[in-house]
Amino acid sequence: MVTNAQIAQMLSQTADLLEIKGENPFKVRAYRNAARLVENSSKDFNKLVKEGFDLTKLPGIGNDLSTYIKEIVTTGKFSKLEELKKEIPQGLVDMLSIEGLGPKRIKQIYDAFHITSLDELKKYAENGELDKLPGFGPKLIEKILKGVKQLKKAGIRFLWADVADIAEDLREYLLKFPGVEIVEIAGSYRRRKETVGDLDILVVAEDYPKVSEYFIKYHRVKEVHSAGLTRSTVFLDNDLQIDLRAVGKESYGAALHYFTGSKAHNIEIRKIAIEKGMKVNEYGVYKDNKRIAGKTEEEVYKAVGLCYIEPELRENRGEIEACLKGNLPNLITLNDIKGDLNINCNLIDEAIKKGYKFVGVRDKKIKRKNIQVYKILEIDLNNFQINEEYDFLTGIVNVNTSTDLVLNALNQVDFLRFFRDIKNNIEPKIDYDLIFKEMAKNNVKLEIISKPNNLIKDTLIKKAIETGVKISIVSNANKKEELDFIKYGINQARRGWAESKDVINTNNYL
Ligand code: DGT
Ligand code: CA
Ligand code: CA
Repeated sequence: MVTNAQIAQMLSQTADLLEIKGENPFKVRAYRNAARLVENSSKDFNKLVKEGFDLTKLPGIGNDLSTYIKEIVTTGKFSKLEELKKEIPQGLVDMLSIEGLGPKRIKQIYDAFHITSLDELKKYAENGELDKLPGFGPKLIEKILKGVKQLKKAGIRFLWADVADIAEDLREYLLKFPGVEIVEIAGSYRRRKETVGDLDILVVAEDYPKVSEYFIKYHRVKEVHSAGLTRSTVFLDNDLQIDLRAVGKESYGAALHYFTGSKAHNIEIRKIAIEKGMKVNEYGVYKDNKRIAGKTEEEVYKAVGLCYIEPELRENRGEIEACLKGNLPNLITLNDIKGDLNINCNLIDEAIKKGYKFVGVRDKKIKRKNIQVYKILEIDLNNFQINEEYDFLTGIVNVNTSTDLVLNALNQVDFLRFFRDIKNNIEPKIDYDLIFKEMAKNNVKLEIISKPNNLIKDTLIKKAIETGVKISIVSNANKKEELDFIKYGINQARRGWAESKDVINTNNYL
């Protein structure tokens, strides 16, 4: 369901982009007016459309805008806006979020210098070219430079695994301060998302301003963005943003729930509350203006009639319906793992120490007491040649492997590994739906490779499991420390709704 605010946002963004493009000012204004009308309306446009209300009866809404609003309500998307986004360089769209730069000024800059990226904008602001434009004084230039810097920081995402050590170190650091009772890292970090934009830390403490003073002295803080009475934001030496927030003990659960997100999950929870005449926010759950819950997350969920939902599932991907139907998954944990089917043969002793019952080695097969050793052969599907003995065959799907090549290999391979490079946004373009269906038929397992930058998408894991594909979570370790990578694979598997029964290396024997 789209809210009035979301509809208004899409219309107003369309107006901005049309203006950058230099469209007819009357047309631009019509979108802006419509956005304002929807935003300020006391009526729910979702409802109006569903009830078949004639939108053209509203002031300023003609046939076109009426059709557009209907499209947004029924599909959640606005094709015209999508087109404009494709047409207008991303850099110009990004500039819209810089304070002081509206569509008019962006068009002015573009017309004068034909620049389309934030880097170019920075260059022109620094070398004095931008000053030459009418209306561009030193104050505005300063604002632009600050805005570019912030935007570039905001655009960076970090691999979850790359911030985990910092996050835990910060948690310990904060817990050392006298009067600090609870420290919890919420946001996408708590949801174990493969990448995080920033860290959102909640503290329950006697004297927040003192904690904040202590927080900004953390040895890796490079820049203090703000330090207020209830929240502070800093940047670390690696440009990672950290938001720290003071939270009351009595509303800790509500705050933890709110700041864990995801936003989409929170919105759904709030809708359910509203249907029951309740209100949920970061301070608690309220009924008739009386607070009925907020101390723990369990309490918050219970108050709105739901069961506790694990953070990894909170993405509005069906977790609420699953809870209501009583079939939320019982998520796999690290303790369930009984073996690792892809390690270097030098690590067998380490695997025994971990209590593993079996391993798969890539190089040479070495027989051992105490552990079952399998020989794994990895094969690039683009170059299918087998000239070694093996117990299990792992087919590697590369960026350029076609769906047909994958399908043709299914009667020979035991596992499939799908290449992915998260940082560089590279993955194969194949028909996963079809491939998973055929994998299930051929009993080919999906290998989750646990390297932080190579994790297969959580949504694909979920889809594979729903299609009946079994999973093997492997570390792919070459060094001792890398055996522990398996925890990243577990994180991703949990986000893909995997239960122990879906994963073959949770059994004592294969
Ligand atoms: P990130 O940092 O991009 O990896 O993703 P998150 O999920 O950590 O997002 P962030 O840091 O912007 O905000 C942390 C949480 O705060 C988010 O998951 C949900 C909550 N939150 C933030 N803004 C809003 C909002 O406008 N509405 C609602 N319902 N929740 C919000
Ligand atoms: Ca965050
Ligand atoms: Ca944040």
